[in-house]
Amino acid sequence: MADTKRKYYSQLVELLRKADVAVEVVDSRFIKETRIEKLEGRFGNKMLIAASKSDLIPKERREPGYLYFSTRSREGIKEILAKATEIGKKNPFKRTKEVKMVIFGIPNVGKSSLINALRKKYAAVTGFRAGLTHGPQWIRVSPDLMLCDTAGVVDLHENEESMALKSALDVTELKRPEQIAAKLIAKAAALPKNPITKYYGIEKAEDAEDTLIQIAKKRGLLLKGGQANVAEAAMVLVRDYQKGKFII
Ligand SMILES: Nc1nc2c(ncn2[C@@H]2O[C@H](COP(=O)(O)OP(=O)(O)OP(=O)(O)O)[C@@H](O)[C@H]2O)c(=O)[nH]1
Ligand SMILES: [Mg+2]
Repeated sequence: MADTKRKYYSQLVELLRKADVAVEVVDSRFIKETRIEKLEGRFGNKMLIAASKSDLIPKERREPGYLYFSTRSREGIKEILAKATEIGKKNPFKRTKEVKMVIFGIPNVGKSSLINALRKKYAAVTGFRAGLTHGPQWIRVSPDLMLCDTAGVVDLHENEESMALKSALDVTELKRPEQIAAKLIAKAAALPKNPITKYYGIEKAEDAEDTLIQIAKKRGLLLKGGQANVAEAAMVLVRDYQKGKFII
């Protein structure tokens, strides 16, 4: 596993070297946590930071300096295309006629969805041609733009909890979903209005076990003997949080 992660990382660095412009996709909800500073330091001169899933946060939570976009509401797609092409064209090391644009970021931030949206944007006007298929996936989206999707990269030393809290690790891969759920329940309980009680329609959500039992009962997640399936409820809670059903 660690070897694959290392390989992805070095492949990405190679690609970023060749790119005329790099779009780092970060999650609007967790901008600080989803930025990859190590890569920003190396490629910052030809980079644009795009904050994904803007539909999941209220407008007043937006921070200046980021290009917000959503593939659901279609906000920001045109702007990313324009800005990235502009940066790419200015790159003094550009070797080919077309701009080569690489999209990167941690897992699950919405890189592939952005690529699809950018492809559609062009397809809607002119229709697109598929690009080269071997090696990294380069896709031609217009006569002067090639796009490359990449696998999400992770920090080798990052733990399960911090990955899960920024939505970079799928719940099915969690070893201890109850612990992550407990963390979310504690954070939610500290807010002026508890988003967990509101979303699940439950009375109180302070104690982790009690909260998970209530969610399990509400959702009919029961074990054979009729007791609440707390582990399943924990997975439901973490998944709903990751999908942005409620904001903590
Ligand atoms: N709410 C919301 N969800 C989105 C948006 N874009 C993508 N998603 C969801 O985010 C999840 C990840 O999207 P992907 O595009 O596969 O993310 P990725 O960065 O390519 O993921 P990896 O390839 O696994 O690293 C999916 O469940 C999408 O449905 C968006 O604009 N708004
Ligand atoms: Mg992807």
